[in-house]
Amino acid sequence: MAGRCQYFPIWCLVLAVCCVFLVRHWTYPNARLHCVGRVYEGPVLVRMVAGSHQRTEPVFQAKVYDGAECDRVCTENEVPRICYFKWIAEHYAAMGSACGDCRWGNRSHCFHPQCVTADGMERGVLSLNRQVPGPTIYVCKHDMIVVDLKNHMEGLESTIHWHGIHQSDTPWMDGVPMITQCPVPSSATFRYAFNASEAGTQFYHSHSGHQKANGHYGLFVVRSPTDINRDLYDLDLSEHHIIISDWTLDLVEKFVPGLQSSTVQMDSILINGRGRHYDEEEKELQIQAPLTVYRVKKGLRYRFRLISSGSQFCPFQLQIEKHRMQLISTDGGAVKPKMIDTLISTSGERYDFVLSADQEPGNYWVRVRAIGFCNIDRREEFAILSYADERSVSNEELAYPKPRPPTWDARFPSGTVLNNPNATCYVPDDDDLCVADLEAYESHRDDSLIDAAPDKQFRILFNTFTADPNILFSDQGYVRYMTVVLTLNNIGVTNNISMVFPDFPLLTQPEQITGDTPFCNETHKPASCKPHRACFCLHRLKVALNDVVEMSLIDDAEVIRDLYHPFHLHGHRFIVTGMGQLPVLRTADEKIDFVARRVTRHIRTMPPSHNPPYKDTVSVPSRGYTKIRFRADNPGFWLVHCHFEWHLGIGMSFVLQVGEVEQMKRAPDDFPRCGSYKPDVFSPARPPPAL
Ligand SMILES: *[C@@H]1O[C@H](CO)[C@@H](O)[C@H](O)[C@H]1NC(C)=O
Ligand SMILES: *[C@@H]1O[C@H](CO)[C@@H](O)[C@H](O)[C@H]1NC(C)=O
Ligand SMILES: *[C@@H]1O[C@H](CO)[C@@H](O)[C@H](O)[C@H]1NC(C)=O
Ligand SMILES: *[C@@H]1O[C@H](CO)[C@@H](O)[C@H](O)[C@H]1NC(C)=O
Ligand SMILES: *[C@@H]1O[C@H](CO)[C@@H](O)[C@H](O)[C@H]1NC(C)=O
Ligand SMILES: [Cu+2]
Repeated sequence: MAGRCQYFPIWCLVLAVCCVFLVRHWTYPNARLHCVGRVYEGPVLVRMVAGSHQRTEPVFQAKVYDGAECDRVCTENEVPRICYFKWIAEHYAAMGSACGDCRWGNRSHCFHPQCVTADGMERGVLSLNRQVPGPTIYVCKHDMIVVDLKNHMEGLESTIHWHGIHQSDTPWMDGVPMITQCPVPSSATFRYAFNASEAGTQFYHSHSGHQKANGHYGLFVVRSPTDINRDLYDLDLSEHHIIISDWTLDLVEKFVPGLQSSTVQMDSILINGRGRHYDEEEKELQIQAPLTVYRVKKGLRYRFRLISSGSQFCPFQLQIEKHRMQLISTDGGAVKPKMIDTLISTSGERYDFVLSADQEPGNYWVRVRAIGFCNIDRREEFAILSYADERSVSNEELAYPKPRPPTWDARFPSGTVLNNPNATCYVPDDDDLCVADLEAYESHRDDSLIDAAPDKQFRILFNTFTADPNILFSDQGYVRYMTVVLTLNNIGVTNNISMVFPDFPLLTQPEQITGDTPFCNETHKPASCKPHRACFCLHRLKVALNDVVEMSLIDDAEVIRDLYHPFHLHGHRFIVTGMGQLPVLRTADEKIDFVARRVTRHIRTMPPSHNPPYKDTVSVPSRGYTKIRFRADNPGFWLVHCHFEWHLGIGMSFVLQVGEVEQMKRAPDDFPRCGSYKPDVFSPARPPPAL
C-alpha cells in the first residue's frame, strides 16, 4: 500500500505536464516552427511579435514558415504567413577562403554559396549569412516578417532599417539607433518582427555606422495580390531584381573622418553584388569574378525590380541594350505606365519596370554607370540579359561573357530619360521625365492631401560647409566631420543645424525626455550657439498627429556641383508636388521666397487633375528644390535624412516628431534599454558600512 502511494506525486506531475502541453497545443495549434526548434514555438513567438499593447487581433492564427517558403504567388483572401528568417552578421571577406581557387581561375569555385566575389578584389566586408547583398526577402502583403538578427561582429553594433515599411503598428522596429531602438550589441540577437503592410519593392540596410557601404543591404519585396499594373507583365520572378551599389577597394571606415591623401570615391559598381574591378593605372580588368545573368524567354513580359543602393555621391544610370523599360512603380507606389530608355536613380529609390523580351534571341548588355559627380571616374558595370535556354548554356558560361562590353564612349542612345539631373520638370512631350512628372496610379486621388492648405510648412535648407580648422581642431571641435581632401573638412547641416543624436532612444525611453530641453530647431537654439554659425544639437521638428505637412527641401549650395542629394522620410510616404532648379539667388531668404511664392503646384503645364506620385525617397536637383507633402498620420519619432552615407554621417538629418509622446505606441516592457551612466560620486559620502 505504502509502495503504491509514493508514486502518486509523480503521476500528478506527469498529468500536469500533459495538461499544460495539450492546452497550449489547442490554443496555438499552428504557431510552430518545425525546422527551427522549440525556442520559437507559439507563445514565445507570439509574445515577441504581438508586443504592441494596442493590438487587439491575435496574430497566432497565422502559420510560421521558413522565410524562403514565403516567396510565392500572392492571392487575395489567403491567410497571412509568419515568415521566419535567421541572419548572422559577420566580419567576412570578399574573394576570401570560401572562394577557394576562384582567384586563380577555377570558375566553379566562384559559385560556392558562401563565396562573395564582389568586384573580384579581396577585401574585408560585412556580410549577412555570408552574402553581399544580404539574403533577399519575398513575402506577400500582410505577412508577418520575423528576422532574428544575430550580431557576430566583434566590437560593432548593428541595426537594420526596413526602408519602405512604415511600421505603424511597431514603430520600434524602424531600426534607427538612438531614435527608435538601442543598437544591437555584439553577441546579442535582436528579433525584428513586423507586418509587411506596404507592398512594393522595398529595401533593407543597416542604419548603424557605415555598415551599409560595407555590405549590409539587401532586397525586400512585398508582393501584392492586387497590383493595378498586373496585366502589363506575364511573370514577376524573384531572380529579376537589380540591386545597384557602389563598392570600394577597402572597408569604407577610412573615409570617416577621412584621409588627406585620398578623397571619397567609388572604385567599382556592383549589380547584385557582382562586378569586375577596372584598374585605371594598370589598365587591367579583373576577370575572375562572374557577372549577374538574367534569363528571359522570347515573347514574355517580365517585371524587374530595381534598388538604387549607393552610398557615395553619384546617381546610377541604367540602360538595357535594344530594350525599352515600361516604368510601373516607384518606392512601392504604382505609377501610370511610361516607356523609358534610360533610368537614373539615386540612393534609396526603387523603380519597377516591365521588360518585354521581344528582340532577336541572343545576349544583351544590362548597363549601369555612375554619373553626375562620378562622370570623371568613368565607372560602369554590366550584367547579361540572355534569351538562351538553361540547358544549352550554363549560367557559369554566361557570367563570363566572351565579347568585351562597349567602352565608356560607345554610348547607347539615351532616348526617353527618367530623372535626367538637368531636366526641366513639367515640360510635356520632351524626352525627359522627372519624378514629379509621373502620375500616381491609384483608384483614389487624395484631394484632401493634394489640394489642402497645409497645417505645417517647413523649409529645409541643407548644405555642407567647410569647417574652420582653428575651431575643429580645438577643445570645441569634437563634432562629426569628414575630410574631403587635404585640409578641406566638411560638416553637414539642415537649417544650419548639424544633427547630434541623443544618448538614449527617443521612442522607447521617452520618460527620459524632459519637456523640450533635449531638442533644438531653427528658432530655438541652445544658448551656446552663436548667430550665423552652424549649431550642433538634436534637431527636431514637431507636428501634430494628422497634420498635412508641406516640406520644401532646398539645396543651399553656392555652386552647382552635380550633386543630387536624395532625401528619405521614415514612417510615411509623401507626394512630390514640385521640383526644379533655382535661379541664381544670393541669400537663403531669396531662395525660400522663390520656392514659397513662385513655385505653386500647377505652375507650368500640368493639368489640375494631375495625381502626383507617392515616394519615400526623392532626389533634390543640384542647387534646386523639391517640394513634398504628406499626412503625418503615424505617431512617433522619424528620421529625415540625406541618403548619402557620408552626409548622414556628418549631420545632414533631423527628427520629425509626429504627435505627443502619449499618442505614440509603447514598445514592449522588456524592450532593450541603453544610455549613458553617470552616477553621482561627488555628493557627501554615505557613512561607511558598519563592520
Ligand atoms: C576546379 O576545382 C575542382 C575541385 O573543386 C576540380 O575538380 C576541377 O578540376 C578544377 N577545375 C580547374 C579548371 O582547375
Ligand atoms: C498585418 O496587418 C493586417 C492589417 O492590419 C492584418 O489584416 C494582418 O492579419 C496582419 N498580419 C499578421 C500576420 O498579423
Ligand atoms: C548638368 O549641368 C551642370 C552645370 O550646367 C553641368 O556641369 C553638368 O555636366 C550637367 N550634367 C549632366 C548630367 O548633363
Ligand atoms: C549658417 O552658417 C554659415 C556657416 O557657419 C553662416 O555663414 C551663415 O550665415 C549661417 N546662416 C544663418 C541663416 O544663420
Ligand atoms: C521649435 O522648438 C521649440 C522649443 O523646443 C518648440 O516649442 C517648437 O514647437 C519647435 N518648432 C517646431 C516647428 O518643431
Ligand atoms: Cu546629401
